[in-house]
Amino acid sequence: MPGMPDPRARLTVEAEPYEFRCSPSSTALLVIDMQRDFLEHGGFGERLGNDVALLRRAVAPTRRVLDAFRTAGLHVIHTREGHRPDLADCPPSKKARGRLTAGIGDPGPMGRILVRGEPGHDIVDELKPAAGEPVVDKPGKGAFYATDLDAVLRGLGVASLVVAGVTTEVCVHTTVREANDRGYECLVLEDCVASYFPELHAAAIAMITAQGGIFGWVSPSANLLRALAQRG
Ligand code: C5J
Repeated sequence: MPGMPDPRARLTVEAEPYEFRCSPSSTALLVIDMQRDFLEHGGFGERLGNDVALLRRAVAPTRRVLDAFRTAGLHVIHTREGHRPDLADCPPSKKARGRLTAGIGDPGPMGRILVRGEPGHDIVDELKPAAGEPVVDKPGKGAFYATDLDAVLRGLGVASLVVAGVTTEVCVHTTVREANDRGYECLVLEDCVASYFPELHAAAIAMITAQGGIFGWVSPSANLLRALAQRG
């Protein structure tokens, strides 16, 4: 159709360690665990003693990328970390870790911590999934572990992932490593991922591009938005 970008046209994004190339129609934006429990006051992250403002920095840039993907009609997938109400899918080791007075499954200001269906488990309002966007519930840190994410991606014909979400060195990194081993090409948007620990964020980002891009590519979201805009 005249005026519409050709969905088969390749996209080239200026990135580290070198340009990231993908086909938009086989690319998905993967938004990892942008949940109230991690990003809002009173959630699990804050109960662990963390400053949630460090994570909230990623919300506005992620929203811009989300809008661009939606406008372009590209695939968007969300994940949420959390457990069944009976915690049958939560290893006792995960529940016990940290010796917390209030941990996974315990009551908090936003309901039971990291339990599916509770208010804290929801994705923050700014990044709420739109109708038709798959939401993958994950019991682990990696989005491929014990989920149907791989089947969903293969069903959509996705080969490349643009990655946003929290936290950089935990669920984002675990997921990118899992994706890399499964043959997906990952571009991590450095301003759309965030950590409670700036030094771990920096190290995690550096690890992705080291050794010629051992886990994938990294760029600021502006580079991706520019590439999408130039496309048409
Ligand atoms: C953590 C996550 N940090 N989504 N979860 O426990 O990174």
